[in-house]
Amino acid sequence: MIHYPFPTLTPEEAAALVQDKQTIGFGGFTAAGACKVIPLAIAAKAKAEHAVGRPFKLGVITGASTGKSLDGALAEAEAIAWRTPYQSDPTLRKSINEGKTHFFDLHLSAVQPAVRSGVLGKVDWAILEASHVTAQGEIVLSAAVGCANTFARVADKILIELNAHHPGDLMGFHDLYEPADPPRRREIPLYAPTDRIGTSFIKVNPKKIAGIVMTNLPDESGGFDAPDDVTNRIGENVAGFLAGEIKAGRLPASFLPLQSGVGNIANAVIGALGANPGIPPFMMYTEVLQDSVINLLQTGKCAFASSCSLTLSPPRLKEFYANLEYFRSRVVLRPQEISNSPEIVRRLGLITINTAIEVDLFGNVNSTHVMGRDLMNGIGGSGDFTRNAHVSIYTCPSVAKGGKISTIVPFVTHLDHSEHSVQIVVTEHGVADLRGKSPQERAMLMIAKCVHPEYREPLRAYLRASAKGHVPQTLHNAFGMHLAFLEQGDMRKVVWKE
Ligand code: 0RQ
Repeated sequence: MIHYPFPTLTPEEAAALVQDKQTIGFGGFTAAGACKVIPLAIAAKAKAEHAVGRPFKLGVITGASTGKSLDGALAEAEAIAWRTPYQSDPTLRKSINEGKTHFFDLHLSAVQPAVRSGVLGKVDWAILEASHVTAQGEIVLSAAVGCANTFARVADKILIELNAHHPGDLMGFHDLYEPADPPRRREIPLYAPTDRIGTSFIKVNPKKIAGIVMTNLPDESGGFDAPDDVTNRIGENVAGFLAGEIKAGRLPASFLPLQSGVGNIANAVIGALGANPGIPPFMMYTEVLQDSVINLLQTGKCAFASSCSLTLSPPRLKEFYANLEYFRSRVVLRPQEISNSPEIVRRLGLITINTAIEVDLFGNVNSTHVMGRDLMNGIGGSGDFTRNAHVSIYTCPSVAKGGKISTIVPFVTHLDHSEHSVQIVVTEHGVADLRGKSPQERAMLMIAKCVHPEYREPLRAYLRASAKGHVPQTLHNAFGMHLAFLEQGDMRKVVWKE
């Protein structure tokens, strides 16, 4: 039993310390390692304050998305004034899209530098989940890092959820490194996914710790849908393309490290890479470790994984913890400015695989906004990886909403990744390798390889109706398919104007 020089608090006592208009930096990355009981108690405090007519709204900075007890509860309590850099909670998303919460989208690698520079204002609280804390102020994080090391250093005060659900001997899984800021910045001394360059715990002055709350709760990560026909075909297309690149000598026979995004498609893609005999054992340098990577680490197809979080379904995380010694030499967790560092992505030559909401005929990608307007989740790490990749791949099903939406459109309604950074597009129908192709050639390739058969003729007709200039785009038709969906409920009803 450790005797801490700081108080052990109930969640309510911890929440009582947090005041209206303060800014909180929460540790964790996705639901992995996100705080659970303190944000829930802060939400209850917010509701009580609102009930007696007092204002209570916070600035909330995180690593990425969180769990329902954090973003969900705080949004439901209308306790978030502003939020960055990423979210995936339905209640918060609604609040953002109704204009009630101010959200700004930020590359995940840029969060820690932005916090340090002061552009986001003062961080009053770092609220972190830990698996182990010493009386000397050494904090061993849990299933993720996110921005926890920076929040702990810059915040005025720290609150800790010490969660016994995570094993007490996670020490050594985290590698915490914080680069100097310009003009003193040097290269980050990381030259292989396996390199360790930092410390395995955060060290703070114990006087800064305002209190510790004891918990024993699982992460609120959801599971994954079993791969279906469409996600399987997307996965097989990605794996087939990469195996072909090795065979053609355009990728080294030893392969290159992989990054893959979050969600069902990403999970299926990694599974398919594991099953393809043309892909040698590989390493991952990524920000989220999903279930399928654990399978591949167990079979040896994935030799090593560097990540920012263990975003595993509860049974998979349990399995990971039960085999901690096996994974100790195969997994490292880093802060997001290192896991997503443009410098490191370029240096290691990553193959990056992310998912698009829509892609246009010329290779521009929208990852974030539906119909140009409503935020889905945010850019997350997709920009950090895509822009700096050795090979950047975007995947998506060719249609959404039962075929009423084509995900391949004449012009994206919101731009996250431009044609200059997007190299390969993959749907269940095939692979469009856009490298070295002019806009005209790209458009023909996208229609032939990626577009759903029902949309091939409408998109060919779009090109026939324009077909002038370097980029065959016609402004009065460019959003015709989107307008057909918004006005008539189906993009197939598009009629191109002469
Ligand atoms: O909605 O669930 O209501 O049916 O969008 O789409 O196909 O299930 O795909 O869950 O992988 O999410 C881009 C959002 C894809 C995600 C995005 C609707 C579709 C469905 C989800 P329903 P799917 P996914 C690493 C990298 C940005 C961040 C990133 C994302 C819902 O991958 O947030 O890459 N990426 N981070 O029906 C209207 C379209 C649509 C559409 C799909 N064209 N129009 N709705 N949908 N296409 C991770 C981190 O950074 C942490």
